[in-house]
Amino acid sequence: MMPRLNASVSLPDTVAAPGYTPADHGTGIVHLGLGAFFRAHQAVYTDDALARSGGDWRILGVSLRSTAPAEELAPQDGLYTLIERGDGTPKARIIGAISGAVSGATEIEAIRAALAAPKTRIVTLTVTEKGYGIDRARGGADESHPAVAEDLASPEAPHGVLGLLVQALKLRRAAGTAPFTVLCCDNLPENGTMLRAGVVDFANRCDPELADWIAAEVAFPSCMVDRITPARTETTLADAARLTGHDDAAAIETEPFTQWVIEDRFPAGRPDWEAGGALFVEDVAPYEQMKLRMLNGAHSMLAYSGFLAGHRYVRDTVADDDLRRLIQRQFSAAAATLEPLPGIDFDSYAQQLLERFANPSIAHETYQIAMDGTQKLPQRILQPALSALQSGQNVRPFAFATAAWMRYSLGRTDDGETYALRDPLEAEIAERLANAQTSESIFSALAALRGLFPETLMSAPEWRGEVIGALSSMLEIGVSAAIRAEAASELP
Ligand code: CS2
Repeated sequence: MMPRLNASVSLPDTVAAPGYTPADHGTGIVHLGLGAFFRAHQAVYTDDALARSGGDWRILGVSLRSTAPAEELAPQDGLYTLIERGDGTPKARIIGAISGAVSGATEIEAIRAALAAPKTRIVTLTVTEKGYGIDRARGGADESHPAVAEDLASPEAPHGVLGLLVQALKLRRAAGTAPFTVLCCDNLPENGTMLRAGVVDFANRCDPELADWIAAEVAFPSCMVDRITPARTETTLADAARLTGHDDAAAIETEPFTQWVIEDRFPAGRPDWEAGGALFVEDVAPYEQMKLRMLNGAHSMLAYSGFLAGHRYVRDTVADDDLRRLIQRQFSAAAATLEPLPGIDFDSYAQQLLERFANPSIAHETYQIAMDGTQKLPQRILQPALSALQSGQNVRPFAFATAAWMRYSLGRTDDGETYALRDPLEAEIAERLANAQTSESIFSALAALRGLFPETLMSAPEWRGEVIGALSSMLEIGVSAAIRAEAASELP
């Protein structure tokens, strides 16, 4: 056993320690969603901001349901090792931006109090696409989401995202405390606007006057976030111990690349996130679209098809010549749906994405990316498919990706091995697919899922033909052969 990492240990010179004294800085941010991505992204930018410009901007980390993140971080004074894996040996750095870590399962009162406290000036969130409880088709709170339903029934004792934000804003308004800024950091299109609609709608059902106040007074800037962060493994923990000489239950690993593009609307102030390279812009939508459609769209396509073709990691899909061609095709098809973005060349961006996907030291599982497909498909594949359809572009790459998701939804590989979909609609999907055997019946069964597929897209004969065609090929010759045939169809 090695000693556990905490604020009083001394570290080897090879490990970068925070460039400031963490305990000298107060807490100004409450973050909901204490997973690996937050630790590899926002916490690191905040660490850089504290080192360069100081301020009371440390972060109280909250995991709403799980107790594991708080159990990992609290005994370590919030410190953890960030391992960057690029070329050469992995680099370790200790992040000091987290001042405390609590779980909604055990300390909900402390969380409600922190959200209402005047010193909290920003609330940031990475709760995954499904965590919000927002009906994205309609734009507002989704009453069928368990946390939303419970919190609407007892808004004075909330546990979920929308309920907690609304209650805190209500308390702040009553106390004459300025509102906090709300910053959504999940991979959703126009994520600030979307969260604002959910919060205002939730408030409107409990207290319409409060809803008006939130709409007028609270800023919800949108942002685009990017850093490939695989789920932590035993290797991560072993490497952290080896590199730092300390046991670290909260260590995580990530790639060297990182990007954060944010709308600069922070009436209550903000950390100097530029110190970590964040870019502040007027309108983040074009950056978001580029990232969601090119990076995440290709990720989803390669996750479903690659997983079914027996590829465990993203890097293996890039090493497969046929699949690599389809990844590149996905980048180009997605790029063709975008408005030009001054200063950004989509071909170079695509080239950089391919290199990132190929990173030999990042073990990013296709099965991890395949999770929650119903939450990811709209912004990654279906919206760009609709744009392509409407502007007369070829929809085939998007149709192939959609067919791969439909094939994956059957829950078994070509060898008959079964796996869990890990999707909030998993039970409904299984029920709908119970008697579906042919590609047509699978298409129709899944097309009927509520709020997922745009009607205009699904009723277009060209789209329907391409999806059913790709799915038939996957069912008839198997996914690996279907990938090969699809890639061959692209050859001149
Ligand atoms: C991935 C993303 O799991 C997924 O769905 O596509 O988490 C992806 O790795 C990040 O968005 C990269 O920034």
